[in-house]
Amino acid sequence: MLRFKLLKKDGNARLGKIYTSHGEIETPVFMPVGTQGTVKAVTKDQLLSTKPQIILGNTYHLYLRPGIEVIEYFGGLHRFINWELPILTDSGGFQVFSLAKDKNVSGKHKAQVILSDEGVKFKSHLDGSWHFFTPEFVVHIQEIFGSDIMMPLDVCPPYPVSHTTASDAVKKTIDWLKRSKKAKKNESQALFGIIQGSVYPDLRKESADMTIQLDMDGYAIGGLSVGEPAELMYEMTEVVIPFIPEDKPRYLMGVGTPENIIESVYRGVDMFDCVMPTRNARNGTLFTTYGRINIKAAKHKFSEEPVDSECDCYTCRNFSRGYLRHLFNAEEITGMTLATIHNLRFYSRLMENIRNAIKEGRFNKFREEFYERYNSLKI
Ligand code: PRF
Ligand code: ZN
Repeated sequence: MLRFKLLKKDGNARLGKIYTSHGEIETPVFMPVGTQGTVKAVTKDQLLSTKPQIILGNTYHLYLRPGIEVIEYFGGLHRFINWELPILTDSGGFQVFSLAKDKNVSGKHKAQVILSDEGVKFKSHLDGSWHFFTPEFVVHIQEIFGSDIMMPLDVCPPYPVSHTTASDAVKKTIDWLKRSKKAKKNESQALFGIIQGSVYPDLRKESADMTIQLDMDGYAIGGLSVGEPAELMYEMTEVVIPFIPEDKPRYLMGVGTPENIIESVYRGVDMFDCVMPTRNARNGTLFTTYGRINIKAAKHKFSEEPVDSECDCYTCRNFSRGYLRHLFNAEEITGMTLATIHNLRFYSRLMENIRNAIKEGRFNKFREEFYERYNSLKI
């Protein structure tokens, strides 16, 4: 069982603590994405230097490769990847659907997906083999992984989608959540519910209401940040938040930019994950106090400045923009590593600043001042 303690509220923004068997997590929290059992481009020690509290893994990817037998043989995911802090694993529902849409993902094979009441049949993007995920099997896999927080198999429709299709997704997601809950055997692992409903307020309310009746360890808001305007995402968050009990953590899946995170904390969200800091780092887009920069740009050629003069990360303490630009232009992999360290530290410091602001009852002022500085490069 997962314990959550609400420590303080500042407007709707919340300061809290999640207790897991691998330690405590202060919220609001950002979870770096480690889809395949590694946060891309950084070693464990480099990742730890950015002060993460929990990382995310993915059931779809880890099930296909290395496979559950390997992770079971190594005694679970923590031991396999030598990670002592908490791990949340996503169910793979989202990946099954989103990979099926892409024609040419990283693998050689086009992924395909067939949805039924029983579960989801999908073709591996790696070798073209067919697999079947049921809600029960996905819980079973995550129990072998031993993740601290498990996500149930859900249906995440694309955007835009008809009301009818979105309604079917809500019904299936609820039915699957009931089955997931029944299938769960391990007391020490938490299981969240996922609220769907696309951008339809009536469906969001229905989904929130039915999910909360199942009394889960925490509640995720899924199906957002899939291409809809940010305003709609905020509106949907506002629709579901009042349904969620105050004493449970709220997780907005796959979000997002620093602005998205601040706006969602403002509306009462506690947990986030996104590939944005890591993926952007690998293509040379770096987050700074004064906005995003492209480190490959010619204007950094002779810059002796660090990426961000207010950053305390390994990269900013040791290297110049001019050197980082050179590494990217020469396609040296160290450039990606240094950029990833910086972006992850930027995100973790953003969350520290958010938590301190809530603690001191000045979140609104923080929000305004953040935008003032973060948007100053754009003018
Ligand atoms: N469901 C699951 N994982 C997800 C999502 C979802 O809806 C999203 C939506 N942005 C990201 N990751 N299971
Ligand atoms: Zn830095």
